Amino acid sequence: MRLHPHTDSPTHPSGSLRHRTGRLAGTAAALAVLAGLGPLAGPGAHAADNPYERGPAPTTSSIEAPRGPYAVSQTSVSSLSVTGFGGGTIYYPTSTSDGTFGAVAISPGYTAYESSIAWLGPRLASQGFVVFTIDTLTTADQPDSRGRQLLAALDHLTERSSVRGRVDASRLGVMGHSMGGGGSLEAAKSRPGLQAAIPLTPWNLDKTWPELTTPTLIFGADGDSIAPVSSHAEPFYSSLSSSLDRGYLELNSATHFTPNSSNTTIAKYSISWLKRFIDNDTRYEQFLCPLPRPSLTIEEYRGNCPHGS
Ligand code: 9J3
Ligand code: ZN
Repeated sequence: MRLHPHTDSPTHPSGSLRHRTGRLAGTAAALAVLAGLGPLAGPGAHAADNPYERGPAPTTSSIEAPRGPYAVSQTSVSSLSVTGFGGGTIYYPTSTSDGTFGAVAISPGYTAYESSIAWLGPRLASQGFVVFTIDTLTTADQPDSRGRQLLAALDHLTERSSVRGRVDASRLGVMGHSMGGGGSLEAAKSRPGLQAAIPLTPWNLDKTWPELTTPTLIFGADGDSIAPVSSHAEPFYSSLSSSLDRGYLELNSATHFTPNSSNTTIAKYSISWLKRFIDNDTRYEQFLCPLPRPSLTIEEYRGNCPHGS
């Protein structure tokens, strides 16, 4: 349910921008042109008065699907061409008719490579994000280093990469698995302007993150014996400020390595979190509030509702 005052409210049932009928839609389209937003066409036809909204209205099916509405292209970034991280792969919506997109950098865990988190590239990019899955300088790098590398990757993406013109440098997020998830907490602590952080079965020796100002969704796994939730994901979540938009999703029947393969629960809540906080897209609030109930795939969910208040 969109919460806009103008476009989709029940008092204006014929004012839909999608159909471009009626006076309200015409006015909004004219304003969009005046604002330099370009024509309302393609998957972003419903851009409405949130300038960061991308893609059609979501449904449970659309966020659970293996692919979203955007066709995805990819480009490889050689480690030899960058500094501060180990190169990687950029996945991005092929279309240039929807303006710029928010972006997210994703780090693998200890001993692991980009390939271990590669499934998230096309999965997230097809929903309307530029996604940079990276390698680290060495596979033994610790979480603080991984945090700096995520930030170096975002800087490369927005300042020097071949797709820099497609990225909105003011709307960035970080994700990571294990020590990379610990790194995503480090990155958010270092750069409070980040709009979203999503640590996946995170590992870190630092258990306390009260400094974070970035909306953070932490995934734990009930069967994780490498980064047990009792000494990693749970204390990380509990230490986040209670005034922050924060979430803790504990995956049911899952292990430390569950985030290394396609996983619908990780995808649907990550998409919702990134959309809600990188795109300010309140159409996704319905998937986060009220808090998801325990299920076959969710052992437990903690968080605040509603968000942004
Ligand atoms: O990145 C990770 O998988 C961290 C878990 C780990 O192996 O820590 C032991 C030092
Ligand atoms: Zn701390």
